[in-house]
Amino acid sequence: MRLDAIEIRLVRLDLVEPFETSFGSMASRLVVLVRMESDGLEGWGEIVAGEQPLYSYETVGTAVHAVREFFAPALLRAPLSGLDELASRLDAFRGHPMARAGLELAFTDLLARARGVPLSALLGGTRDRIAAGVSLGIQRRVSDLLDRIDRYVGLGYRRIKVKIKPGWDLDVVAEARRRHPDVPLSVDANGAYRLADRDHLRLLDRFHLQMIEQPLDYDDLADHAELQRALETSICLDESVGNARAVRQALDLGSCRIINVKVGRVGGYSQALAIHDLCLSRGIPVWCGGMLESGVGRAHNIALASLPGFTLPGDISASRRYFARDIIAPEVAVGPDGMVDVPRGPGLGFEVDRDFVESATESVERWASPRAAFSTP
Ligand code: OSB
Ligand code: MG
Repeated sequence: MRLDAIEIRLVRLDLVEPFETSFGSMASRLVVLVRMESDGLEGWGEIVAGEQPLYSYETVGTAVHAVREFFAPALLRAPLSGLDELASRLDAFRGHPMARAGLELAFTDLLARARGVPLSALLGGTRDRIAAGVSLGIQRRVSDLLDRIDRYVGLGYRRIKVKIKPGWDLDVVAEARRRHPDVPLSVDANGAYRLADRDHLRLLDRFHLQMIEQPLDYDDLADHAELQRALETSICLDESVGNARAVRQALDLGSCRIINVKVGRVGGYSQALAIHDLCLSRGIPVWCGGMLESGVGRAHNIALASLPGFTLPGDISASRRYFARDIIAPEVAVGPDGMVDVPRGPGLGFEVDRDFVESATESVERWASPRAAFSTP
């Protein structure tokens, strides 16, 4: 397949309410959309980097830089036989996983549309519905969190995840558990604790949480292994596992018993599928994480979560949990049973709402292949 052009578009979407984690608070999302063109077809992807280097070192600025200066020229230079060749061409460069993931996503959507198959089928998905979960940010008052937990339990969501940090943990989880003794509940610390907090974290064991996500540093595996030996609750790694090799090492070390797969964090589908296959072969459950994506990124997450190894509900929620209006039609909806349908149409299976995207666009950059740039009609 020869790419005729790659376009990057920054779109600002307000969140319905601020989202606060141990590393900061966010009121709107600057969405980085990737659009690829080939032979009259298009494919859409999303780069999930934030505006500041908080979750990871990547930012919207570094991602656009990497695509403009290095990745887009490498992909436009010559035709690509498939996703493997795209990944190996970008493997000449180090780092910038979210930027490369956005390109892998757009290309994979394009491939699926060119073949007329749903993205889920192209990736090897086997489910036609996936379980929704919700990730709830740190609130001003415990009662504000409990209201939100009540709401999403009432809407049928299959798992509630609560963001924690020192000072917003044991009491909060105790209250949540008292109100909902049986709901699948997990916590995510985004690296806010140290190994020295081991005795404190052990107090979480009594709440029979599904997991504790990323309790220690974003780049640590060894301390997590020691902490996992001290905890009954399963540790799930997010930030610490940026590729399939890191996942293998984490499993060999005993750093966790569950893996959060985010296509953005691991550099796209090539690594996400390798992690899925590895974990499936080792009996390790995986689930699909989220990065407050727009509908484009969310549609990709739904396709990924349809693979057989995704046995736990992920951070995939309805569009309206994030935005007053999403950029895809139809918007992602969660049924009364807490399930999301995997679309059956070609590619993402959702239409991008071009008029709304245009109205929310802050900037666009486009790079055409040398041939396309100079061809005459
Ligand atoms: O750690 O999983 C995380 C959002 C932004 C950055 C990191 C994380 C999150 C979430 C929200 O937990 C997941 C979502 O609903 O998209
Ligand atoms: Mg996380």
